[in-house]
Amino acid sequence: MATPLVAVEHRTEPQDERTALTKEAFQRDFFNNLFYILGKFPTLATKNDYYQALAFVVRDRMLQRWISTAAAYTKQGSRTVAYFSAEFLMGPHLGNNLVNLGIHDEVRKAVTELGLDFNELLLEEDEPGLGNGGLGRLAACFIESLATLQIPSLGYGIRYEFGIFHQEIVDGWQTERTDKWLRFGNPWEIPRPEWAVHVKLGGYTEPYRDEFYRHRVRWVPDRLVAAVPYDTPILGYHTNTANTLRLWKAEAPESFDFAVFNRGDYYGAVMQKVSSENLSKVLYPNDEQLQGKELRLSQQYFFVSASLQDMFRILKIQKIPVERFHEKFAAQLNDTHPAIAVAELMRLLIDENVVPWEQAWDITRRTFAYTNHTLLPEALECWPLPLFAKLLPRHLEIIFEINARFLDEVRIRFYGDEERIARMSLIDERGERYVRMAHLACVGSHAINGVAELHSELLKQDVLRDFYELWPTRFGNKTNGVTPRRWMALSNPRLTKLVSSHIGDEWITDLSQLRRLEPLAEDAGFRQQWLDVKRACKCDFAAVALKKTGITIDPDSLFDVQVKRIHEYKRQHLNILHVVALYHRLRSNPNVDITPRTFIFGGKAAPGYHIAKLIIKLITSVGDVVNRDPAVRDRLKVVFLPNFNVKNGQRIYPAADLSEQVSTAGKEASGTGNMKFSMNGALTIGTMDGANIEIREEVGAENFFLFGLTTPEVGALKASGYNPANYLDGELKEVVELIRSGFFSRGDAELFRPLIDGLVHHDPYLVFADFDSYSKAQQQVSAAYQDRDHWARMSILNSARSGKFSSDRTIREYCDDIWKAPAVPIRLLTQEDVKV
Ligand code: GL4
Repeated sequence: MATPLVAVEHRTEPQDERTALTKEAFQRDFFNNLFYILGKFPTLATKNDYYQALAFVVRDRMLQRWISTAAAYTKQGSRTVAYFSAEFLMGPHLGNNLVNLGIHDEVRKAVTELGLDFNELLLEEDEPGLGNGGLGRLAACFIESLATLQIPSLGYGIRYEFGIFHQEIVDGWQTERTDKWLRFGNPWEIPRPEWAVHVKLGGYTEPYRDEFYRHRVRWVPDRLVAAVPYDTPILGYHTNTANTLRLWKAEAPESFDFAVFNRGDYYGAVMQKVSSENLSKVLYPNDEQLQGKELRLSQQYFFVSASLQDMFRILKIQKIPVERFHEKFAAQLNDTHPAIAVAELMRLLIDENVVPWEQAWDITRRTFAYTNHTLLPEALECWPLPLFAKLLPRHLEIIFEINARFLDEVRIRFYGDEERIARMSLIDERGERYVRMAHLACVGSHAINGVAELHSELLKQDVLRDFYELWPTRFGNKTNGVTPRRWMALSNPRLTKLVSSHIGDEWITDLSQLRRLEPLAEDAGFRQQWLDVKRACKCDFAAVALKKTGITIDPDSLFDVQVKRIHEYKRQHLNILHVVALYHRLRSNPNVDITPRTFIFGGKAAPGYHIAKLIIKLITSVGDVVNRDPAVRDRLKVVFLPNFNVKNGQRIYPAADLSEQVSTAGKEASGTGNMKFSMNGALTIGTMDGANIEIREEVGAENFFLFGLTTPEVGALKASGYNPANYLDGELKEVVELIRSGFFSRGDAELFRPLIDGLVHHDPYLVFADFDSYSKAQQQVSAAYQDRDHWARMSILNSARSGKFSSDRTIREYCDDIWKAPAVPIRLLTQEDVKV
């Protein structure tokens, strides 16, 4: 008889031979897949073949859940969350699916028994990096939590052929390589060409009378693009729910280029095909920076239109009338990237379904809710009117009509306040005219939220103040969260095991239970085990760092980590200035007693963001000098880990002692890396910004290293006329002079000039103003780390009190307050069940 590997209750479902959860079944299917799907046998099989054979073993075991889930939702016509996002930074699927299915350890054993290295196979997966940073990763955490909470939901986005670029460091500089993640195929997706839809672009509009003599508008496009859905199952943790991530690929429509063919322009027709496919070719690599390119607006409209058409198709299958669109669907706009959905839903209702304007508007507003993710002005999307008119002529008409009606409402409330009307208009008319996407999102939504308490407050006081004054009850806060499945259970198995051995494993779906670790902070034995886990993770990471950078690091040194996109507001330069200060102290007094530290940096710079790239060069250059200087005697190391992504993150967060969250107060909307660090027992050195404030509130001020100006202080300093040169004395001055002199650039005094001059003369993010406070907080860190026992206590308490930052909590709040979407438990069906 086959050995049952597991006897967990959630897996008592009926099984057939492709879903059986025995070791023998895994091993048999693994080789079947190698032969019958990949067409390989062991002598010729590559590691990637083995990875894929394993992926298909796992996929088979997900499909039963996926089908059961789809069948239940279809039959019950369940209320469904549609999460609209231009980015889904999923990270590798295999490990996560194994964890969520509850077969991770069993499969590892089965694979190991075959003489294969399980971890190596996991590393073979090319991660789907379909996002830039926090915003895209948040979407990924959210859809995983939605599935775990058994909420019917669809993630809608773009299947970029090339995701975020691969970063290499060459001579200390960032270089970009295209991310060919689909090169070896993608076992997790299933294309659904039968559900493809057409998306129109360009052309003109014309009025006409239909067969009932009604006034209608026809949009005559000059281009059609086919949108083909590719579906990926998203498993909940230890549930039967498998929801869908539906990503659209752009293709040329079969029929549309005939006109060109008839004119004999074969080449032109083929070129049209190529240009259609361009729409989903590549992810724009800018985080928090609008590029204003026509192709980007086309991408946004492409996936939004395809998704809304798909939602109409679902209504039809479930025989729900279009007038009840908002009862079936709650659609969330992940920032303004999908905000064109407001106009597109109006168009589909009015033009294609002949719903009267007032009713269509009511449906639209009840459908959408909008999350703002940034206050940075350069990220607020505004599209030049001519570009908009050329690409989306019908939408512009609809936006004008929405605007006229909206401004009438404002006029009634704020009679005579023409300035306010100009400020609130969907069209910016102060010079060249623009469509303001944030305003469109606000007007078309019944709920508007920020992503941390401070950020939501600043939205109300600042960027969206006029809208708050008009509709105060629409505004709310939803503090971000991250999924403990990927960011603890999968990435930190040692910690998971230790925690579960003391408090059981319910914390994985109810993170507030980590509080039960608090008393253990006083248990010396537990503290030692905790430190042992941390040390083992640091050793693992040291091996990775050595392999990827050639730099040897000491696992007993303090791992001080800053990993995130490189941006001036995030102030990686504040961090590296402090490193130079420590180095300078060591050089001045080689016998000074310092806490040995390893500074670990990671993150991508937008390819066109020169200062950010120069910051990377400064970090690597300082590293080159410091790491080799014998006077340092290995007490300081600086590592820039190339290509920070989800996969690398999973190795870094568990290994960190100190988490750097040092943005200028009022600039980081929330941050989510800060949460991943804290959960894994790192202490934070941070400003009063974003979710740092709430982390500090939860873990206790005594377990957090606070520094820097607060948001009001930043405002006051800027208002009083900030002059960074006033701060240029003492150690900071010596540090700046050392960099300026060319000491870290082989005597080239010009290399870092743009960066240094920018700081000395402008310093828009107040690096100099905060330097002293930062440096002092870092001294406290060094002192605290000397007392390992106390450090362990603080580390345990950070993790124990991080429960609030589970994305399960965030998603529950969205469901209760905005989406009103109840859970739908799934009963597993067999093939026999669905046949009938
Ligand atoms: C971001 C914010 O910068 C970041 O603070 C936040 O955590 C994230 C998710 O809400 O959204 N906004 C943009 S734009 N990119 C981000 O990462």
